[in-house]
Amino acid sequence: MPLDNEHLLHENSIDPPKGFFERHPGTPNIPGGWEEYLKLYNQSIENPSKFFGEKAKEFLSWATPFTDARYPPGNGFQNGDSAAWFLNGELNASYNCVDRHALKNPDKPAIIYEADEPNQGRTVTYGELLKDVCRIAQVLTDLGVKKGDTVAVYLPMVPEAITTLLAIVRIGAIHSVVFAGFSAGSLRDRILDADSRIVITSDESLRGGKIIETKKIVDEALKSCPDVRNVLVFKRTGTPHLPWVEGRDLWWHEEIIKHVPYSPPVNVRSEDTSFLLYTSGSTGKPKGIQHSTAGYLLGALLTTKYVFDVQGDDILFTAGDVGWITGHSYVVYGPLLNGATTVVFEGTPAYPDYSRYWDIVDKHKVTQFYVAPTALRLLKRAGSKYVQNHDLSSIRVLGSVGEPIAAEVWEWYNEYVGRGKAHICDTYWQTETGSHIIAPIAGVSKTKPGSASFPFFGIDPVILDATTGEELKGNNVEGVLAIRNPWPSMARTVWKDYNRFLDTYLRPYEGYYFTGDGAARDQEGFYWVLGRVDDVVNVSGHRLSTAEIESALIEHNLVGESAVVGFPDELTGSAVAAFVSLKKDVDNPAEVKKELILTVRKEIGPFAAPKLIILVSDLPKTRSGKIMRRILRKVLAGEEDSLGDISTLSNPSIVEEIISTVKRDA
Ligand code: 6R9
Repeated sequence: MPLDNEHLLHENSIDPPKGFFERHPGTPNIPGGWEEYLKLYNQSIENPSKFFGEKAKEFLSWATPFTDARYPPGNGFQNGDSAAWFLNGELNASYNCVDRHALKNPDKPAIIYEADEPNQGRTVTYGELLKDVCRIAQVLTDLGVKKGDTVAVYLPMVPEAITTLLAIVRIGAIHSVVFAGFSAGSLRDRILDADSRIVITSDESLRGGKIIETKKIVDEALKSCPDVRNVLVFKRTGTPHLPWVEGRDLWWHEEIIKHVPYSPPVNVRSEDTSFLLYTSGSTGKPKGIQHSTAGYLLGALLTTKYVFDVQGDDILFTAGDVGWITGHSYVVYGPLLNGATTVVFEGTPAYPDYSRYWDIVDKHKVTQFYVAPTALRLLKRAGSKYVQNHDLSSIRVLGSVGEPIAAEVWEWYNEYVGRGKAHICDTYWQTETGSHIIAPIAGVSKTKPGSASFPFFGIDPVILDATTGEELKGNNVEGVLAIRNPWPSMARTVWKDYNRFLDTYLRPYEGYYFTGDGAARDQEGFYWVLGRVDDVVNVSGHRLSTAEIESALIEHNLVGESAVVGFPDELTGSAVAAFVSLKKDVDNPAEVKKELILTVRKEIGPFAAPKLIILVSDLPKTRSGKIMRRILRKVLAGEEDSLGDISTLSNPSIVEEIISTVKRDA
């Protein structure tokens, strides 16, 4: 639906801060402010081919120009299917991120690396990045990687992670990054599902002063990946105790010097796949979300340019890992496509102390800072003294991502970090959307603490009644959030499973993309994202599938059955609780609980470990055997009074037992 001011009163909202303009080096990218946003937005919805066609021509470099910006032409999802973009065009992602800037301005910093230990970082210019990308591209070609092959990446946050991704897309191959906090088992599943034959990793990683034995985890994973031919190992710590498989394992530094500093990019078609990124869904099996090349690049480029108002000399610090979509779009692609400088931070917000982010901001004069609310909650709790003694006057934009940001955290961010002079951009989006879909435009949109505000160009959000699927029109409505039209950076499919893609996103509500989130549109047209309506728990901005944790628990030989639910947690947003029934009685329940936590850490990764394990003799089930997680959630929230009708359960008496166990243990 087109937007108009009549429906957007903005009585209770906050204007873009004056300080944003005082700190601005020139003119914002949308100089005409709100009126211009409305005009552009309406054009983008009414005629997406024209709007995105013009932007793609203006901002991306094409080897072969495209002929049709969108197919099928027109609007919306047609015949239950999505759209393809920029047909017959050819381009290369690494050329767009690196070459075109390196050719003009080779000495400009592309990457500022902040190592785990302060003062151990370095800067990589666009010229240097181009050489490294070209050399690693040749290493991969030598290892037999071809256009359309997938390469698994399991790396810490070092500049070489960016080099790796860009080298892979330079030869038309597909990167599949696995977050280096995932366990060997999760890594193995992703390597097998993506059919990757090459893995790129490091000897070890350093985070918060701790060593992680990255390569050992890869070795463990590869025990059941017989098709992996080679492992390229970047030397991070140089540990002398590195297991090595002769013939399979190769050192990054030994291979890179075998090659010349330039190799031409392999052009791909717009719709060719640039990467896979696995994400959790409602079932136990992670989905390989598959992204295009041109559409994805355009989404990352435009949102970085407009939402964050990035200018050529800006320095973006996205404090997210390249193992998640935020790292892909706003550490790597978005900043580099715009020719800006990106900060790659290896460490944690608490090491050596809670002022680390602010030290980095001041040291490098960061202009856009972007982080998840979970980190802000940690820093707010640690005390404002860590931020107050910093200058921070370079910051124009403060972004938030990954989960709803509570109003008091928003206010703290605004007051203590932004000092009222930065635009707070609460950006709502998903792995599947590729780039921001609902977010304030810096210097343009009004904001309300806790609301992601208004849709980005080309996004036509709707609120649907969850049960009937009927569109709830007008303001002051609440339901599930869906999008009426395809946009360039949306995922194209689930790797090897188009049916699952349709079932998850396009079939639940016919004619719409279904986000899986609940949302409201308030009386002034602002969008408020309320959280997942499916079996996904958001812990510290990490998306976890309850089913995946349940399948991990079952791996323990004592576990008969389990049900995992999320519950509110002050620090992490949500935490994981696992209700577990054991196959037999045990003498040492405390010990068993510890083992169960270890099992999840081992099967998925430390970040998925349940905060609470509740041992019960049975789980509440319907007569057809479905576990009633709703009841477990209510019991945990202390809402025993509103459990609803439990008489239809096959085992109603179990509820009393669960209530008393939770009261005793939780
Ligand atoms: C980018 C990213 C996606 C899920 C999404 C939603 C939650 C993300 C949010 C937000 C409220 C925001 N989410 N941003 N909820 N406000 N600004 O996080 O991708 O890991 O795929 O997670 O995260 O529930 O559906 P991803």
